[in-house]
Amino acid sequence: MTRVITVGAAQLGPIQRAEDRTSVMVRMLALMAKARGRGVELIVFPELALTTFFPRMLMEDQAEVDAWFESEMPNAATQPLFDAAREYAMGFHLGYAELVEKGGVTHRYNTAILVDKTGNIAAKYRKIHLPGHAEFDPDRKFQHLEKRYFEVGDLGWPVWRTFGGVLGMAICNDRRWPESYRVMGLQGVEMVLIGYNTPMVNSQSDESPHLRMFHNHISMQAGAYQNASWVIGVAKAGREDGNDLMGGSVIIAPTGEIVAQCRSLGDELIIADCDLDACNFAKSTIFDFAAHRRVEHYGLITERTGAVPPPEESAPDESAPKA
Ligand code: CDV
Repeated sequence: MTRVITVGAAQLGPIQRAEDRTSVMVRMLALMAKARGRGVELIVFPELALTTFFPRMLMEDQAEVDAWFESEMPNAATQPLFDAAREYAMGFHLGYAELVEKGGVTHRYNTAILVDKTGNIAAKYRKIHLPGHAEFDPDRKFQHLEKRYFEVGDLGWPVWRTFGGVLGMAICNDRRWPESYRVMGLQGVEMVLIGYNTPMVNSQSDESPHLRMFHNHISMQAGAYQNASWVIGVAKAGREDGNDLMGGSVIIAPTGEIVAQCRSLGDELIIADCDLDACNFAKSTIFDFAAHRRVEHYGLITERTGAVPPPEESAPDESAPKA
């Protein structure tokens, strides 16, 4: 049995604040139609794919905030994606802002779902590494208020047996943290789907766009290599409400090599035939976890959150008697 998944990474260009979900849907459906003609079985859309990246806006009114969230999935706006999935027998990955009521309490998450070829939701992940801050920060060039609008995801990093393999998800800032991949790697993950919205410039420094793209790719390439897994990283890109988002969407092999990369900052589809059996060699040799991991030395990773350097060497005691 062949274990090749033909994957499309569907980068989206900017979505302006004034654009509604219906106009975004037209663009996404055009990418799905194009992907269909090229044999794509799984198309991957970015983080918060239905709207502008609203966490850059400071909002005080909860009703205004909630207008950016989806309280049902599918809903009237997104139903066409699910219909297309069924018609084309093409799965999709979609990032969106999720509002959910649990036990009479409202929760808001930065969420991604994986929809199977029959148009049913097969998997859900809620972003764990929320970047940014909760209150207006006058020292930043622009705001990044994810900690204001979202709770930390409560689903951990499960993986799912689907599309003939073992698939997992992470969202944007998660991709910079080796723990995200390793938790999935320990469950045998063979493909990690990641959407992102990453500003081209750092709001707190003047690092170059080139360096930021380097960090984008090195994080995902390392995650792929060290866990012998495919990684599909998909951007929302371009100038959105006056803010530049990087592109650079990629399909990365389990060797850590980029096999396809977007060149534009707009809607763009890249495709690769991803052989899941290409994970097997590294999983059974250099990254055979059962053979080589040394968990007895990894305790600090879960015991400690922040870095605690050893105490400074104490200054010599001048009052001590000289020899
Ligand atoms: N959407 C994100 O999580 N963006 C972050 C930014 C803040 C650096 C990222 O890691 O790309």
